[in-house]
Amino acid sequence: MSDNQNTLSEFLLAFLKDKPQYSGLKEVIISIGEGTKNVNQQVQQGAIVDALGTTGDTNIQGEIVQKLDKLSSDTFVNVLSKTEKVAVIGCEEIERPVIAGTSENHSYIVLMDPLDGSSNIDVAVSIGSIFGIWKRNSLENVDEATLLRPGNEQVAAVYIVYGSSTVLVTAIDKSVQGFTLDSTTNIFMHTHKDIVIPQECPYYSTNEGNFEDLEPNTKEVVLSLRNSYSLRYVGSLVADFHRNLLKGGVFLYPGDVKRPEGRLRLMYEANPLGFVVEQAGGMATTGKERILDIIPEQLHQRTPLILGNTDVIKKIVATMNN
Ligand code: P6P
Repeated sequence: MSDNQNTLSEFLLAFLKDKPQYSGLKEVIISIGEGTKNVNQQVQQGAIVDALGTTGDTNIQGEIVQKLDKLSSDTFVNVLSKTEKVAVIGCEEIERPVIAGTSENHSYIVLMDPLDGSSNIDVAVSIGSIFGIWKRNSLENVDEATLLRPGNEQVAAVYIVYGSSTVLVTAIDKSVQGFTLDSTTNIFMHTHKDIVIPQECPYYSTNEGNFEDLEPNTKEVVLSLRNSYSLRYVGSLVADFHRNLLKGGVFLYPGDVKRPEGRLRLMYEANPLGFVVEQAGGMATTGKERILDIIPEQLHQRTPLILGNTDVIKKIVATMNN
């Protein structure tokens, strides 16, 4: 460890101390870090602690619930609620919003995908957790409508990738920072300072198995990407996004003839990662509009998602709309 590395808590204390508008945000992000340690422990132990496989239930999405989906959802609802800074939590795994508190101190709204990449859990491939954080207007009611805020009103976003190492990334106030969980001390250490997406773009990430279902212009985009970049596709959004953020690249889950709205969720996948990539100098779009400008209508609504290097994304958008 280099001698100038500090911890997640030390970074947040220093970065937010002169920013009263973010009062309470440090506690919210630290609670996500604490919840991550619990989820990480279950992820790393996997079959040993019977954390793999399904619960036998299906969720609001009609998807089979993995044990780790429920464990991570319960864990993060618990730690976020205990901060007494979060009024309401929206979660991919839970149909209705979780009302955690309505006092003036409960000033944040959190939307989360607690365990992203469920299909990879049982085969030890990287998975993740995603959080979008909004400031609640203190006098407003706390209900589902409270959650339906455009991504451009987020005050912060956090994601975690449980990979060859466990990395937590924060985006706050035009600053993107990465913290690696030190497995010997169980402390998040500041290892990736001032993340900016590289200019060069070596990779593209998309499910090529959907190619035949794509609209003609989108097919043209993919054919062009094939000729210019290397395909890297994990099948876990957070893992594909994190690699492209650090190394350069573009990720595409566009709409197609079968699913015009695409597969991914606006509120707790596209919005938080769109916030991160923009703060790191990248771009996030549906192919027709900026992700963060979408006015949400439903908590679990889907959206096409194309995000990564700005220059390449601009060319993709031009091709999709010519
Ligand atoms: P497909 C995982 O289930 C997920 O929600 C994202 O993490 C990932 O990018 C996508 O779905 C993969 O979908 O259709 O390629 O299997």
